[in-house]
Amino acid sequence: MLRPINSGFRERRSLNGLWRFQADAGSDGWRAEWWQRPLASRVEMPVPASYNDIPAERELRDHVGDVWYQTEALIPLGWRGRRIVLRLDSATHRGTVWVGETQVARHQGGYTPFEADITGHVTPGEPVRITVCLNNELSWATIPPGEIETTEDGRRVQRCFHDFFNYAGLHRTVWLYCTPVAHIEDIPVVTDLQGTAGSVDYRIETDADGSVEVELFDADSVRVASGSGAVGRLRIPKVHPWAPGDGYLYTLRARLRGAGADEDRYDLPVGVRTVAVDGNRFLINGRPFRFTGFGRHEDSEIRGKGHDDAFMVHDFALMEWVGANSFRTSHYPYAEEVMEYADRRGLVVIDETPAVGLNMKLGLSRGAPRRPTFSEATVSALTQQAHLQAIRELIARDKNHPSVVMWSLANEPDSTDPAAREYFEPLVAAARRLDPSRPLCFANYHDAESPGRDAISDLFDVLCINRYYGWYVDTGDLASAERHLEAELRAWSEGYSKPIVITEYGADAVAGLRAVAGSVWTEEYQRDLLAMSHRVFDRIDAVVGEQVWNFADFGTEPSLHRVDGNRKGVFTRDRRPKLAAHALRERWMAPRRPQR
Ligand code: GCB
Repeated sequence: MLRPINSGFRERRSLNGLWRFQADAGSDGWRAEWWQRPLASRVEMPVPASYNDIPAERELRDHVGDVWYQTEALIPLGWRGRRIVLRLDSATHRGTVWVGETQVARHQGGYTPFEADITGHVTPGEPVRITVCLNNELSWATIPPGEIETTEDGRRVQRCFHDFFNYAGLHRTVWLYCTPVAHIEDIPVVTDLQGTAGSVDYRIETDADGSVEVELFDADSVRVASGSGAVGRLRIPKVHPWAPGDGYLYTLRARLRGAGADEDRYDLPVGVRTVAVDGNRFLINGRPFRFTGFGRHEDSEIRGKGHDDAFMVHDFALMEWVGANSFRTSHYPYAEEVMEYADRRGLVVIDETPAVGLNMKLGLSRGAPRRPTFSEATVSALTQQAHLQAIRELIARDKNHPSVVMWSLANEPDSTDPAAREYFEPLVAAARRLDPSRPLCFANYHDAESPGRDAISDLFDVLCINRYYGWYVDTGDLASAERHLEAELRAWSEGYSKPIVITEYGADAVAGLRAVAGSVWTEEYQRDLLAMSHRVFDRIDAVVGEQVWNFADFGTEPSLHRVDGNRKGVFTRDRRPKLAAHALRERWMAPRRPQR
């Protein structure tokens, strides 16, 4: 799916701003058909933002069910004769959309875009009412999964199996855009390097017959290659590859010429690079790459998961300051602005689906009786279907980003249950079919302690391991933690000939809580636990990456483990450095010996 752009042939308008808003826990809106008229509510809600933390009252924070957003938009007069599209970059977790009185779209899955051709429902030059009903409920048929419980006093409460707060809302931009009627639908590209030359394989997908031409421009707008036909290969004799720390981008310009004067043109940024796994090495452009960085969240005070360019640019500045060359989009696809910015900054991304919480051993189900993870009543064929859709939509959206070097299909699923194999095998096969060019991984939970107990890691290319020695295990005892972490990582590296990336390690630290001989929750202990982990990683050849959990403190559901949220951030929620940030900077900015 192509991003809306402005060009001589296409135009986009953001509908961001204040929308009318009404919470509707009883689903009255469906019965009374609220899309038929202006919402009665006088509440206004910013888009993009999570709605949960905007009002002063607690009610909306804990709301379960529907909420309604509504705005009016003017369809530009100049869009007469064009194809007009409404696109929501995300609606968390389910969105139903009306234009005037007509339902035009419905989409499940809170972190990927969807759109509707609304040409037949609008008149250029006239305003139109746009209504969105959003539902934040999670069940065993959704990704991520969840359960709704009714309390003794009759309240509906959402239970999640992950520890970040279940923020909901219109988290990303809502666009109105237009294209020519005969238009380009998608442009999948795959790049390769041959010595000092590079190539771009492209396919121009259109909805109409017509001639297709393609040109490739370098960053100085000099044309370096051209071709014609819907499928082809562009060769760049002296290529400037995209590389970590060097976000060099070419522009692929595709033109579709129809029989009449109608023409479409789309400019796609393209980074030319390769990724591969060779034994226990992760290669970018044929060279061993060592990941430094973080698991992150889209999270900040007040706006929750709402995208914010200021936070994005600042977060990248902090990542670069600390020496991070990569991050994982834990635990869902991030805003497309973030992916594009990572391309331009040369930051490497492990791109994760929203499949977090497929694990009944995690103990996050708060008092609920122990149940098997995989069963008709828990993770079932319905969950798998939603998971497959999430994989499809992630790859469809992010396939062209050079920054994305690997797909993570899930975070901490129950990978020791033998049933995990039957569940994951078809998902892995589907992901490989959808994108044969990138390695696959999943982030492995502590229970999969030794290679012998794990049922699925052989299906994947890279071992991504989340471990909390010194925190949830060997709490406060870094000497034992060091021995146990090393023993476990050795077992993994001997059991598989695959690269290991530590995708989570860390400790909670309350900023300002300091002690010379720091114990758990102090800034010193967090720093020391990271240093202990680094000693171990440096002793194990197969470890090719370390991503600390987490970049910044983040909002969670209430829990005795959490003090106003998860405090494993190396930065606070308002992005101030803890001691650990300075220590990481020393390690990650120091010149390293090149890997063999
Ligand atoms: C994990 C999860 C992550 C949690 C983290 C923690 O293993 O993957 O989502 O936030 O542990 O801090 O407990």
